[in-house]
Amino acid sequence: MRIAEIHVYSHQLPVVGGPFRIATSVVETLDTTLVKCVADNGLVGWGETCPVGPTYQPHHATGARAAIAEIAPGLIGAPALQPLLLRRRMDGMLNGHNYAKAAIDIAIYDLMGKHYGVSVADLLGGAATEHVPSYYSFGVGEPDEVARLAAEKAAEGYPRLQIKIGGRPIETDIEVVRKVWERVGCKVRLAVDGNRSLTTGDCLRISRECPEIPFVLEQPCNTLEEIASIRRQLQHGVYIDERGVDLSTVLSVIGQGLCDGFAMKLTRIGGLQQMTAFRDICEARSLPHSCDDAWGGDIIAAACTHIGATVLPRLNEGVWIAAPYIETHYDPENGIAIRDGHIMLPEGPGLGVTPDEALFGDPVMSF
Ligand code: 0XW
Ligand code: MG
Repeated sequence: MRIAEIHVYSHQLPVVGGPFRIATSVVETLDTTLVKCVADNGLVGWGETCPVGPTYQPHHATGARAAIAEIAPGLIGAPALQPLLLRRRMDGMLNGHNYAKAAIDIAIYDLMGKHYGVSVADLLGGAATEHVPSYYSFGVGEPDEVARLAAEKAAEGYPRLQIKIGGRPIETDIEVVRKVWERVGCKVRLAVDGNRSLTTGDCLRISRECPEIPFVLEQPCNTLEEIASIRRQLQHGVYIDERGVDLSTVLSVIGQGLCDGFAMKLTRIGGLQQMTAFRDICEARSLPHSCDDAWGGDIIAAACTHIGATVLPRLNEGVWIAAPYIETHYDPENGIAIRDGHIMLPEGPGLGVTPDEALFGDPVMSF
């Protein structure tokens, strides 16, 4: 089976109840890129990549499409059942741009699953659970409001909550963490995500001033060097998110003992083929990890759920999907949704979601 056609679509995802605010961006609507790969036997696979605005990472929507335009012509006629060789082929045509290559990689896993009649989770090693834990992420907000929402989400059944901080006085960030803790206590696990924005001084302060609150600090400072300089003085574990850009960096971060876990991002690492290796590296060192992406609709949500289902349960920090912030599903019947803080693994072969193509209009590019 070979790749016969690649079609690329652009689609707007307005943020429900928006904007969504993190230290490095404020977003009202997201421009997502969908990729449809058609095999020479007519089977179809879908992929997606959706940066959460242009400043969260060095990724942006039109950059994704430019990178896909660079590689897609060289993929026509390529074997469709060999994701490892496909990744090497893409790397041979374009240096970097993992987040664009990820959309193709996801589409290929969807195609493979449909071809073999198995789920993507099976292709990735097998699901350890069909009831995949999620976590809720609050945008940077007023302490009382975030604490109220935290109590609501804990009661809904989320096993973990992520509090966003940064871009304002550290005293307000400390207040939000304290107020959430007062409301939810040990009912849920807590991550405090600085999205690269804290100074080392502020990072030390939030850790020193909340010694009894068992949160992990997610990507508190911008660079790995800043984190390394304060790591031994922190009273809290550190998870790396935005700086987990490729497997070589991940190995080096672990080798230097710079972190206690990872917020893994599917498109940043290059798709499911690389994400499987990321998962296995984390498991080899007993490092907890979440399976997320920056944003995206049902295709990204399904892909994150499939890899998230394969994670060793004791290390599973959950799957974050943007569904709570999105009005409509691409797949009106089997859209990916969160219930009681968990996501049911989609049924059926491949990703288990079939988008209604009419939503996306005409492709912006076809190869
Ligand atoms: C909470 N997320 C998974 C969604 C936003 O894109 C940011 C991200 C994170 O953890 O940094
Ligand atoms: Mg994060």
